[in-house]
Amino acid sequence: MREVAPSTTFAFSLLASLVRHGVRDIVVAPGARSQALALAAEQLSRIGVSGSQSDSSVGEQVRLHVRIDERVAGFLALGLSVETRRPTVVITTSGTAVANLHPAILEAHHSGVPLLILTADRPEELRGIASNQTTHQPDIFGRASRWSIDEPAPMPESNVAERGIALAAQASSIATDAHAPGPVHLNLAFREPLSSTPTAEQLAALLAAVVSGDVVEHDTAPASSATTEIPRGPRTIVIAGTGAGPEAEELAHQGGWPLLAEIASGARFGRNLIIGYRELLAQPELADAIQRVIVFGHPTLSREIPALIGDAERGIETIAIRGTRSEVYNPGHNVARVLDSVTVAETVPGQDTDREWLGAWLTASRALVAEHEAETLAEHPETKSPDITTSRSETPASQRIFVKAELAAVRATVTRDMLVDAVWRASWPHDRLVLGASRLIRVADRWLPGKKIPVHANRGLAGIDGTIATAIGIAIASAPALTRVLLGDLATLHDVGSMLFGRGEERPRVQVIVGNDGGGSIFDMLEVAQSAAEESIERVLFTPHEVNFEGLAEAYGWRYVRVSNAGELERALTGAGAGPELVEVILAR
Ligand SMILES: Cc1ncc(C[n+]2csc(CCOP(=O)(O)OP(=O)(O)O)c2C)c(N)n1
Ligand SMILES: [Mg+2]
Repeated sequence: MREVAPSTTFAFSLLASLVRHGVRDIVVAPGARSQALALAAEQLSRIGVSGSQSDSSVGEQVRLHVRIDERVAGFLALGLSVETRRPTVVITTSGTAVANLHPAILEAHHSGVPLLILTADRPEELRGIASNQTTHQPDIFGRASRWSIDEPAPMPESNVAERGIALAAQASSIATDAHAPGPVHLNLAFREPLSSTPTAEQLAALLAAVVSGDVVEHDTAPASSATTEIPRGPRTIVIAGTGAGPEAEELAHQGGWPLLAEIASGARFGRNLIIGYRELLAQPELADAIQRVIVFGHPTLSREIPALIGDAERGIETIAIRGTRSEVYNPGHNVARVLDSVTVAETVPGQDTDREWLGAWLTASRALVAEHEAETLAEHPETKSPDITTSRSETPASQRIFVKAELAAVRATVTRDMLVDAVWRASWPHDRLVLGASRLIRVADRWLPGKKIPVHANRGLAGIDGTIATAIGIAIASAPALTRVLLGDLATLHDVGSMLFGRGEERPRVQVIVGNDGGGSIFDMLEVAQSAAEESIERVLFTPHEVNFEGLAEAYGWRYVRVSNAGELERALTGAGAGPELVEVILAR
C-alpha cells in the first residue's frame, strides 16, 4: 500500500479536527497548491466525521460549498457564520486568491464573526525567488486576524497528524473566543507531492487518529461577564446599533427608558421603541434633557447619535456595552464606562421609573410618525387604500369610485418608503432579511415600525461589497427559511459574481430585491451635490449604468421578476419560489 502523502495526512487531520471542534461549513475555491485541503474537505462532506471510534452514528456532518471567486467565498463564509454562529472554514490557493479574501476578513474582524482562513503557500525554498503565484502571505491580513501562523510544509518524518490536530484546537478556540470572536489565518505551506489519494482503510485510520487524538470542546465556554447594577435615576436613553441584540430592549423595558434601535440591531421591537429617533434627537426639548446614554452594538446609520455621544459639552454620561466586536463604540472618546452587561438597580423610594420621560419620547415619536404618514399621503395620494365600505355600497357610482381607487393604489409607482415598508410587512420571524449599504437601509431605519424579525447588515465596515454572498450564506444555513436581501443597484452589480452557482451547488431560497435607480443615488444627498457641476457628480459619484438585470438573471440562471408598481411589488414579495431570484424594482432617482 502506498503511503499517504504528508500533505494529505495533514489536511485530513486539520479539517476533521476542525469539524470535531464545531465547524459545519467549509467553503473551497479551486487551486493546485491547496488541493490536499480541497480534496479532504470534499471527502469529509461525503462521509462526515465520527463522534467516537466505536459509534459512527454520532458523526458530525459538514457541508461543502464551492465558489470560483475567493471574494465571494469569503463573504459566503461570513454569512454562513453569522447564521450558524460557528466558525466557517475557507480554503484558497496562493497568490492573489488570498488577497481576494481581505474584504470579508475586514468585515468579520470589525463585526466579530468567526472565520477560519486556510491559505495554501509555497514552502520556504520557493519563496522570494519569483516563483509562480507566490507572494508574501504570512500575516497578510495584519490586525484583522485574531491570530495568524505561517505553518511550514508537512514533512514525512514529522508528526503530521498530531500537528494538524493541535493546530485545529488552537485556531478554533481563538476564532470563537467568547469576548472577541473573529478571523484566524492559517497560512499553510505545501511541498510536492501536493496530495495523494488515500485508500478507504488509510482514510479510516486517519480519521480514527483524529477521533482519539483530540480533546473536543464543542461549545465555547460562555463569556464570563460581569453584570453591573446601575441606578434608575438619571434621564436615560438606550441606543441599539447593529448587533445589539434583544438585551438592549430588555434593559430599556426594565428601566422604563426610550429605546432608539437601528434597523439591524435585533432590538427594534417592544413598547419602549422610538421611531423617528433622528428627528427627535434634533429636538432640544428631548435631546437637551438626556443625562445618560447606554449604547449596545454598533450604531452607524445616523449622524445624530455620534454627535450626541461625542459632544462632551452636554455632560451626558455614556455607558457602552462591550459586546464581541473588536472595537468599542466610542465617539469623541467620550464614553465614560465600558461594561460587559448592566441591570437596573432595585427601585428605592422616591426613585420610581420616570414615566414622564418615556411618555414624552413616545408622544413625540407618535406625532412624528403621523406627520410623516400624512406627508407621504399628500405626496402620493394614489397610494391610499380605498375605503372598503364603499365596495359594498349598492350604488354603481360609489362602486366605481372604489374600483378606481383600488386600481390607482395597485398602479402606484414604487417609492423607497413603499419598498422598505412592503419588504418589512412581508417579513416574518421565520424569514431572514439582509439589508445592503445604500439609501434603502437608511429609509428603512427612519420610519419602519418595530417588528421582531431577524435582520442582518454588514455594518462592520458598511461596504457595498459581498452583500449577495453574505445573504446566500445566511439563506443556505437557515433553509428552508426565505432570505430576502434589499439593496441598491450598484451594490448588486458590485457583487454580481455571487450569482454564480456551479453545477451541483445548493441554490437556496433567496430573493434579491434590487432598488434600481440607475446609480448611487445616496450621493445626491451629499452637501457637495448642491454646488458641484451636475455632470461631475454624475460621473464620479452617481456612476450611472444601464445594466440589463433581466439578462443578468438569465445568464446566471436566476428567476427574474420586474416590479414597476405597487401591485407587482406585493405579488413579487409573496410569490417567492424555491430557489434564487432577482426582483428588480424600478425607482426614481
Ligand atoms: C466596497 C465599497 N465601495 C464603495 C463604497 C461607497 N458607497 C457607499 S454607497 C455607494 C453607492 C450605492 O449605490 P446603490 O447600491 O445603487 O444604492 P443607492 O445609493 O442608489 O440607494 C457607494 C459606492 C462602499 N460603501 N463600499
Ligand atoms: Mg442605486
